[in-house]
Amino acid sequence: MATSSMKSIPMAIPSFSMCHKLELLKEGKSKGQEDHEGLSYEFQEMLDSLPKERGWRTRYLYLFQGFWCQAKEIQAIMSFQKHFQSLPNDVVLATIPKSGTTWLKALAFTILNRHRFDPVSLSSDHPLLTSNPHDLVPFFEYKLYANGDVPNLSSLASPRTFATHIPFGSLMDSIEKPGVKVVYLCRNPFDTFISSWHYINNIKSESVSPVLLDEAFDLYCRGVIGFGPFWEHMLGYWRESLKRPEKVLFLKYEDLKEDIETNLKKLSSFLGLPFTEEEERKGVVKAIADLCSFENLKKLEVNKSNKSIKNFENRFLFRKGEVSDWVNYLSPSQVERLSALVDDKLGGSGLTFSLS
Ligand code: PAP
Repeated sequence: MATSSMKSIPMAIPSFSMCHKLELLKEGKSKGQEDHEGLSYEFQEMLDSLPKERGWRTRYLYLFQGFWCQAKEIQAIMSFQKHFQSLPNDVVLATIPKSGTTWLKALAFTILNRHRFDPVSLSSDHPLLTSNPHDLVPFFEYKLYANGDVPNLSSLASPRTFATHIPFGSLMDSIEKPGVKVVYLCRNPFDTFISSWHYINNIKSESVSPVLLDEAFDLYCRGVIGFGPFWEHMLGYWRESLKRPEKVLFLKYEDLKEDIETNLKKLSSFLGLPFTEEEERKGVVKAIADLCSFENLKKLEVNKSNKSIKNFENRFLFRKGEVSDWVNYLSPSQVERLSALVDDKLGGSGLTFSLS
């Protein structure tokens, strides 16, 4: 009798999504603590006054200067905005995460340093063979000004080359000086989402449960992703590139995949170092494209084993490197929702994407 009545009591087995939520609650404390490690009381008070949403990687994303951002990134950006002094030849590479930042850093570094490090003869001392592109072109917010630091940039060789995910509106005061150039690399929002989702799940610690695609997708479409909404990030740089093409060059990942050599020439000319006829004859453009290709960078030892940005293994920066991988992940209703959003937000701006 006792056995049968026990059998009839339904077991309280939580559903998968319930498990995920419980896991998040458990993680919450340590994630939150890690997020806020080393932040001053005043800074935490300021954070508390900002709107916040569930983060992808950290407990929260905060709405700071109109974009979503992690606590540590806000600290770094505030230090950058206060202390960075631009110089006339500075080059700033800008992206929203997962748009091809690593590729753009490799290309710009190789173009700008090609007279010192010849990409055609490619001796073993070429920095790209032993350093990840993130080590060669530092981020303002993850490297130079991380933890609120104020770096001494006076010893950097000219042209100083930096990178950032900061939206244009929050960057513009720092780069206004004539001669400072900005290169923005944009990627279609479908692939950018899938790349971000994979990356977040790859870099999370094993004790943390995966971020479900549906949940991440909903946040993305509501604009809640680091440095998002994605449409505002893209439009900020897009409009500036139309207004001041000599100041902001707008490139697209899909165009680079389709015709890298034409885009390399465009980039090189914009940076004030156009390829000479002799260089073209010698195959310099092709050599740069090959050196910086996904296939080549992915197989280098430095990109298989090291960590260039704290806690993030380089190998996760090189996943597939393709256009339209999103077709393997998004449901028809998700495609419909994101397409409608892109039409709504970018329609009429002139900014369009080829999705295949
Ligand atoms: P980050 O913002 O964290 O620096 P970022 O480099 O912008 O990342 O994006 C990584 C994406 O660029 C990956 O896309 P995937 O997930 O769709 O595969 C990565 O594979 C791709 N990528 C990295 N290097 C290259 C390259 N040399 N050529 C083309 N794509 C690349």
